[in-house]
Amino acid sequence: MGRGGLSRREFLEKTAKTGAAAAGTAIFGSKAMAAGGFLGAGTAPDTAAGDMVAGHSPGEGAADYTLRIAASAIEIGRKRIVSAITYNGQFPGPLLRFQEGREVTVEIHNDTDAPEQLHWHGQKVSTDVDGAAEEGTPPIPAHGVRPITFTPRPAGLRFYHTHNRAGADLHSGQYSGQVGAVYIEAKEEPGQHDREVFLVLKEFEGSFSQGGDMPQDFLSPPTKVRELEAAGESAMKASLAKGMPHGYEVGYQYFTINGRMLGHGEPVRVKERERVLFHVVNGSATEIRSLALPGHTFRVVALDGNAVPKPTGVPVLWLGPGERISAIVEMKQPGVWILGDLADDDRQHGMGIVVEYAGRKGKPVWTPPKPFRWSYQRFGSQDAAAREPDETIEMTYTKRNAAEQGFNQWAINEQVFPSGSMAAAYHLREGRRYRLRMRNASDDVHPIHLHRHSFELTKLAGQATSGVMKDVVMVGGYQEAEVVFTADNPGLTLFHCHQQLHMDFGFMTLFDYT
Ligand SMILES: [Cu+2]
Repeated sequence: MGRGGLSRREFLEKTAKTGAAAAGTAIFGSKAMAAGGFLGAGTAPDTAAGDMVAGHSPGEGAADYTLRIAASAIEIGRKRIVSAITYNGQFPGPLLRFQEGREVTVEIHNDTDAPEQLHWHGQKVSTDVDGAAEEGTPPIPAHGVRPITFTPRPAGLRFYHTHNRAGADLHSGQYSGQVGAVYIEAKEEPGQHDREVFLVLKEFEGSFSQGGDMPQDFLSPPTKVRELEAAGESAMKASLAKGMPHGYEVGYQYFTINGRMLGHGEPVRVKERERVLFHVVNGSATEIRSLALPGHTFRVVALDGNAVPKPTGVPVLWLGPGERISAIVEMKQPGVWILGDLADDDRQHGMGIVVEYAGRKGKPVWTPPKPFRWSYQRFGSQDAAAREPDETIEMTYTKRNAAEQGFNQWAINEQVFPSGSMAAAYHLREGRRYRLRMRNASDDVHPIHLHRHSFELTKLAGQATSGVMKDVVMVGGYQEAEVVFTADNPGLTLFHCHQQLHMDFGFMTLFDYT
């Protein structure tokens, strides 16, 4: 929150005065923040001792926050200690609370041997601080420091993460532990919940395999475009006929929520009738994740931090890499439950967290939900779409199986992005509205991300919608999607698939302003 100079007591007094919405904030702020990365339900020991946020050093220089990038050992379970590059020696990195429109200074130290980039995902900031080499953001030099100053916006759930290319290195880029949540508080926060719980989803210890088992068929409607399917399937067939193996995919040994494998961390402790606002961040480098809580419903109130036109209850959440969901769960099924991934194997290897009602004991219970398909349109409006765009940019995404040293290569309109390039392929004019018509000629689901801007979803797999504002959208295999955005933040703007393997091997492009 950039609350430089405020003591913890002053902060609690201040937030206590601002009513229901701040209640969650105060509980969260007082307990969970500095407690070694546990971002759970305020159940961590109250070790904060005046330190609102790990790395927050009042009175010490001009920075509101200090982040330190370094290799560290993190305990993800009993006798399971992994090595990862982290922020402030913890995973996830400290929750950073900002106030919308109030300038902050963050001092970023890099104690590693390689230059780093720290990306403020979902924020409308300048290229100088956005954290992407392709946009010209200066790196945080190896064994160096870079203080940055910016004005956080827009309000809502954002996050910060590295933007380095990883390539074949499964310990760098987003495969590392460089992920932390950001919450930007609006001047008026709606208070429909009793408290907040932040959940960061992340896998560790990746390895390559040829081919994989990513979920493909969870999006609604399932309509595929025959022409895209024919093109994709024949390209794949031709490659395999030449004796090529399938391109590399990444699998993981360990799965965590807030850096702890299921059963190895503190449970989320709840009370009956409490309304808990979960802020979920998919910090995975490559995996699409699902979450269910048996017997409970998620009322989705925001996607990627932006309030949706039609908050709606769903039994399952789905998030591609880089996506965030804010959802309220009314606690009305007393018991001890597993909030976990639908994939049995991933959940059994850690992708879950126990939700424990006060006074309830016993083995946590998991029951799979009834079949359910995810669609963003469910939360959208049927009203007329936003202002018609001035221009449409057409994009087709193609996969070149195992084309680069065993890795799949990816192309946007037949262009494989040259690593390190700063040449823009698309040109925008400030103030104009653009439609992106995205056609996915591959069988993979792609979480497509636009930097420094938000877009409105207008059509997904043939179904129109409006009012849902996001910065990542999953485009289904052999499906089409359309989004509309206003060119309102001049400067080089990166656009890429948020799946690390895809972005590292060509699935990226740049917009500039002319
Ligand atoms: Cu992709």
